[in-house]
Amino acid sequence: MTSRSPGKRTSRRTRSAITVAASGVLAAAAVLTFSPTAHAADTLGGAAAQSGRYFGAAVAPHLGETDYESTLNREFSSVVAENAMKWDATEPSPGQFNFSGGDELVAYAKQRGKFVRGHTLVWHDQQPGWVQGLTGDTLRQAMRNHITKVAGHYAGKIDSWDVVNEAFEGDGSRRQSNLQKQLGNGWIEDAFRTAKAADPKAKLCYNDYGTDGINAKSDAIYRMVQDFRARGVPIDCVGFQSHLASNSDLSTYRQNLQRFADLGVHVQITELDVGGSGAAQANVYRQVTQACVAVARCNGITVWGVTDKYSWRAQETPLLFNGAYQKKEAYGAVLAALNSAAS
Ligand code: G2I
Repeated sequence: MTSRSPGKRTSRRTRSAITVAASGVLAAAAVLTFSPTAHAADTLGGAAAQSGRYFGAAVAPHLGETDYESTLNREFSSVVAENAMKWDATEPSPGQFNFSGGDELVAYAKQRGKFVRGHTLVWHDQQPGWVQGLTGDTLRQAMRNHITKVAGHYAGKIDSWDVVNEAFEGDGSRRQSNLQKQLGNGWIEDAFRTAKAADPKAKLCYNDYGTDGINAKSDAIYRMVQDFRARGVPIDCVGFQSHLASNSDLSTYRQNLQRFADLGVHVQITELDVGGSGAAQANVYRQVTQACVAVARCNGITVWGVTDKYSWRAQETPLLFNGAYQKKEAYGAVLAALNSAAS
């Protein structure tokens, strides 16, 4: 209902007064338009852009489902393939590359002016079977060739690459993966140097989970990044996956991001999802978003999916849109936190 009464005519004098007043309003609006604080954006990507950040989503092959695609188009300014750029997908047999899924996503993103994160060049999981049995120098050459070919294929199109994923245990020790056991401690820097040669422009990230505060695992990664920076190993960013629950302890979350940022790298929230619902879930999303926007070098947030119904944690309803693509309470919390960063 509007307060305007129907059928009421306006006199000429009143109309000119309205015109003068309206032009004053327009002038004020024009001034406000140039102020970055004036307008609250009404999409996640738009709100994040006001403070120079992206807001992204992991994408599985549901492009073609109308609501999925329209939600992705409207809300998100960055995409990452949930699975399509992993080693098992891109090099199913030795030296035979399949870029179809990744190429489709990159083309989609470029047509719409969205950023692309690359995920992931080297990981202990989702390796094709043929890699799992390799030893010694054969594994080293396979890893280098994989990075060179995949990062080379997408060179110039990827904003940030997760070069190495999940190489540490919760106690801060190195995960005893085939890479660690066969190649020793040097394999991570080897991967970063190889990626740098293949795509000199992408930001090169180390990405992990369980690093949602200051703890033994994030301490170990911190020391690695500090060492890489000191020795000139090319690392540009650290990804904090942030697979969370409604009761996650976030008391040192921002402080943890800040200490990494103080090493001179960017930090990014890379796989955010929060099990739960309602206010408790929204509150965790709000805290994570507020932490990122409080850290100057936190340049973007990615949620690990668009809709609860396709989430890897679907039963926990961890995302910002429900199965019917309706905005959840958590959506409003994230949007408000992004908008308040801009003001
Ligand atoms: O596990 C959650 C994420 C943890 N951080 C790294 C991410 O890359 C990881 O993503 C998940 C995907 O969301 C899942 O979709 O990685 C899983 C694999 O560890 C993905 O699951 C796999 C299934 O296990 C396979 O059975 C399936 O063939 O997805 C594959 C493709 O649909």
